[in-house]
Amino acid sequence: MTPSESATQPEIANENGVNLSPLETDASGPATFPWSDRPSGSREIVWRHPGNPILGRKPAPGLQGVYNSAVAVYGNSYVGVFRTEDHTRFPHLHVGWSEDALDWQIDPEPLVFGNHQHDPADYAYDPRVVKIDDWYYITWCGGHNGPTISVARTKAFRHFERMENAFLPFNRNGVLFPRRIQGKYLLLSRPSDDGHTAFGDIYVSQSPDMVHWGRHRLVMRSGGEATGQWWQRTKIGAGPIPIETPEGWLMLYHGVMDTCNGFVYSMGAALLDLDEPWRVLYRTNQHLLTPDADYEVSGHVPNVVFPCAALHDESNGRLAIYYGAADTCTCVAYAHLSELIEFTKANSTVF
Ligand code: BMA
Repeated sequence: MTPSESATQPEIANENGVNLSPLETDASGPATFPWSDRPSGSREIVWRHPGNPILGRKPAPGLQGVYNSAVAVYGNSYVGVFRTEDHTRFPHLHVGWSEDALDWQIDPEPLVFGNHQHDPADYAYDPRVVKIDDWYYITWCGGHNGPTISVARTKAFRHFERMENAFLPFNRNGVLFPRRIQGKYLLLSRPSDDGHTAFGDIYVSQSPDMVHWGRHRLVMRSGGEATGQWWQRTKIGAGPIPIETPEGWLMLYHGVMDTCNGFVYSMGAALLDLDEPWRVLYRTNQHLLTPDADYEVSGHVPNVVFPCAALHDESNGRLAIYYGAADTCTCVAYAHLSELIEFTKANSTVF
């Protein structure tokens, strides 16, 4: 990586000279929120969007997959950072825009960093996006002699400032908390290896400035075999930006089991202490979503549900969870936050 040497650059204006930052508008939030009621007769805590995948196979000319991607509220609409693959299968990040968070227009060119010399070997995948104070921060898995957590920030998703990588390789699944906790930025991550890692636990690290990271704490381990659960026995990794609730931080995460046919990626949930989020209060002892639909069990990498984002409608507690399916397409699932919390508490085994 070429580290950022620039001071903060001002956010650019659009072609008409209008500053695009939502922070300088009187945006009251999107008019619509993605939602579909739980199917009648279903008792699922998390259920699939009936129009899945929202971005299917070959979603645009030259692309053969868009998956494991992040979305966020942007003024009165939505923005996303999408993991795309073209016919080289080399992963890039593209910005996307949407009025309803379901129908997306994806920029044809990958996002570029104004302060960073492009390195053609620097891959980028599995982004997460969060707004903290005046900035949107993007974290993703970048190449730096092996995978590690890369960081950038932007205000209007037109100009991007690359920051220092958070960690040494090898590390994946870097997920920021949406506010400072006791004055520090907090970043979840999953130390790994250079390949298709067959282990992995979730840690949290602290920073005063989003550049220097330390005070690393173990949050939770993979495993669970001793308590009768196999779905998360091989490795785990944080998913969407944690959601603050009165019961703690709701952390959705992926849990992986190895099988004779390869890894299976499912989704579970944990509640973390609000002040010391390395303390796990509750943790689901069963998955909430596991590959089952055709688009989850069939694709470039079968049997993967990989959550990277969630939108929370605070007016009614509805949750829309964005996940990659089978390393091929982008899907949505829904839940009521209160039900998800109650289920997590009632079906918890912390180990
Ligand atoms: C992980 C990451 C993810 C991917 C998953 C399943 O190691 O590479 O991007 O979805 O494997 O292939």
